[in-house]
Amino acid sequence: MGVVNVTPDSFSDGGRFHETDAAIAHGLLLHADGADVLDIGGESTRPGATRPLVEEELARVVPVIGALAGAGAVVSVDTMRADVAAAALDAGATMVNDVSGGLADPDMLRLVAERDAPYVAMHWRAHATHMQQFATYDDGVVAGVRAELAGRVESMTAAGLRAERVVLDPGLGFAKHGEQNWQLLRGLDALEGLGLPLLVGASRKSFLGTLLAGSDGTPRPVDDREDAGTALCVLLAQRGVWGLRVHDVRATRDALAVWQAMEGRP
Ligand code: PMM
Repeated sequence: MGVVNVTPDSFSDGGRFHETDAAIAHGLLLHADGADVLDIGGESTRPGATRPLVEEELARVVPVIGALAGAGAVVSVDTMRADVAAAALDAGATMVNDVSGGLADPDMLRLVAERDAPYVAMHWRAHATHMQQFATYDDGVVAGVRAELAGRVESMTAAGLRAERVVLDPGLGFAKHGEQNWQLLRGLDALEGLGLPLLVGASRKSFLGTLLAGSDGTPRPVDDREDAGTALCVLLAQRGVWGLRVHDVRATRDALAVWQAMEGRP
């Protein structure tokens, strides 16, 4: 899954046009690089980020989704809002990636069930403005995330979602501090025990920057963490994770090709 974030700083018409075009061009590149799915998002979920208005989010993602779906890509929409998910599905997206797992919008699970769309439900506790205050897990992060995802699966079933449409995601970096992300990655067996496919998004996240910090403790900058994320992708693919959400599709494809050659697979 290749990431296409449409989160422009400029809200002027000129900025919008530029950002839309740039996002489409970027999506086409990721598609050509071999992404199976393009994930289009119009809301930044970085720690501390404030939410765009729903109109703004729609204006960001709908034209990009229409263009990329029209070009033959399989498209998912990265949104917590049912209205945005509905418009995205109408515009050609076929999958919904909800970082809140249905918690942010009470209408989301019903909508996804009605549309019978594949649904990625990520572990989430709070919006980005204050999520890092919620990184406390009484029984450890693995048990906590497993129990909360199991609760989301119950809500999805109650809303009428078919289990074969659901993918779970541990939500690296979302209400998790550095080491908790590694604990979750070491504890993926427990999440796999829920019996649903897993998607993992590790690419460029701050726990990789911390791992690669300089001798003075300065985290490795975002644009210099890609190789570590790609290495992690190979390890995750080896253990059978269903999906990898990445920014650098080409490097990930190359690394997976090396792994498959080592395994003697075509
Ligand atoms: N991470 C981000 C956004 N959307 N969706 C899923 N399913 N899993 C993730 O880990 C995830 C996500 C934040 O990362 P970005 O700002 O690089 O897109």
